Amino acid sequence: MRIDILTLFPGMFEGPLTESIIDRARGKGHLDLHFHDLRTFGLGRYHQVDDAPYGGGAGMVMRADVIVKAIETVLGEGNKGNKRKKRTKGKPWRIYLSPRGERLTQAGVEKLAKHEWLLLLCGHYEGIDQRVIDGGWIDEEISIGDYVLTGGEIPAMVLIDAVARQIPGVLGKDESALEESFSAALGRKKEYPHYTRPEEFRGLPVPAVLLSGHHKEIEKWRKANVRA
Ligand code: 4FD
Repeated sequence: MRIDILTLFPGMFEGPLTESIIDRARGKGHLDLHFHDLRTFGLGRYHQVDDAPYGGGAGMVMRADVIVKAIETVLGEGNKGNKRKKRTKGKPWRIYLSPRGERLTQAGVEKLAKHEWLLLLCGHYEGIDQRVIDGGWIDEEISIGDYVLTGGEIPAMVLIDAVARQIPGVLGKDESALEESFSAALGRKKEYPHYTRPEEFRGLPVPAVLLSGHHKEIEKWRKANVRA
């Protein structure tokens, strides 16, 4: 999967996406991340990207002309100069991360993972000019939860991580995403609790059934200990 990220702070993505499973996925070619600094599409000597809101009020709004120029540039990039005919045929599914968006769920993550190409727009300030959305330059407005952050970068990283681990080959056999919290296999419920050695820790035992070797009983215990 290719993911293009439009952001004012490309540096924010360095840590979380260059470690562990996500770094390995990028190395193996499962995940191809492209970062674009929105400032480079800004206007004038100071590369202005935002302006005061019409109607007055606090904060600044990201300009529609700047954002649409960035989106259209990425659309063109993904489709040309790709000599080896690698992925990115067609158009990206364009997502705007915003507290006004539809809440992201595991089922939503699984749907997003079916796309070959995503484009993520990270907003700042009070968000973006509504005409970017109303004009059809965004396919889906997504929120990771009901709280406000300083920018859409962390939500974008959350989405990338959740989607990447659904791509076939990204997780090893031991990390499988088949029977985990919110999976279809567990009826979208939360996973049962886990235990490992030692058998007793500071007076706390491991539930006896898990030591019994009775696979049927263990299965029953786990099904009974998922959470709504
Ligand atoms: N809950 C989320 C997304 C972005 C964000 C922003 C309007 C602020 C939280 C549009 C206001 C974007 C989320 C940037 N905070 N901050 O997913």
